[in-house]
Amino acid sequence: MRYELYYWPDIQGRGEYVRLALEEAGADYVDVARSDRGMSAMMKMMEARSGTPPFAPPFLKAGRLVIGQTANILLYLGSHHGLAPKSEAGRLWVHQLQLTVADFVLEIHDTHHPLGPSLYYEGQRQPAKKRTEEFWNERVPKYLGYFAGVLTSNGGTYLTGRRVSYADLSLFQIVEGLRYATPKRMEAFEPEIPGLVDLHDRVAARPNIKAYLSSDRRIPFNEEGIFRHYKELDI
Ligand SMILES: N[C@@H](CCC(=O)N[C@@H](CS)C(=O)NCC(=O)O)C(=O)O
Repeated sequence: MRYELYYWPDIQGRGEYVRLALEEAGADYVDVARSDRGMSAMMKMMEARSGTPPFAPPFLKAGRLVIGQTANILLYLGSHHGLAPKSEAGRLWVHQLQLTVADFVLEIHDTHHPLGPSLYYEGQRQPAKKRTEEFWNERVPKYLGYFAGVLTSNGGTYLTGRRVSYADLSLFQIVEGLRYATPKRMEAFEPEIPGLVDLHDRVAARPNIKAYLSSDRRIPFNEEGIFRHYKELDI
């Protein structure tokens, strides 16, 4: 089966967590909105008045299923491609970790858009500074400290033990993204989370991920996505 991934064509965004899972699995997929007339196909799917129309991208068409919400898509891909444990308890645990990643991703987004996603960054520069300060002082240590603790207590290789899961791929993306958005702050913080840095490197070295990262399927970070580099926020 060829999966259809629907996501904005010019950014990594939340679609990237799905792309990483599809790539690691070696799955056959098309990134629909990046192809000709793909954007209108995506909008049509969201406007559907029947079935299971998604509120927002990313969403995945898998045969007759249309699955929205990043963590929900990964729940599906995880169990179909060996990217999550087989037991119910294990699957729920990785889903729980992914939902926590989703919470963190929203907070990352809100560092540059604390007043609202529909307003321009230029109109919320000062609140963004304040929010970024609080984010790095309180929230980054709390979230990344939590994931680092989970990693350590499971042996330090991957979050659930010796086998990679989609949540590990997502943490790779978090480390990459924070390095892009706020390189100075991240460099200063990384000594606090050596295990997560090793996890990042381990994921980056996985053959399918390595090939993906050097391909043109990987969209470069930019200032339209979730991780944005604004110099004034990286002090
Ligand atoms: N909770 C959803 C959030 C989806 C979402 O916010 N998608 C963004 C792009 S990353 C979007 O296009 N939102 C449109 C909107 O909120 O109006 C998920 O994790 O997939």
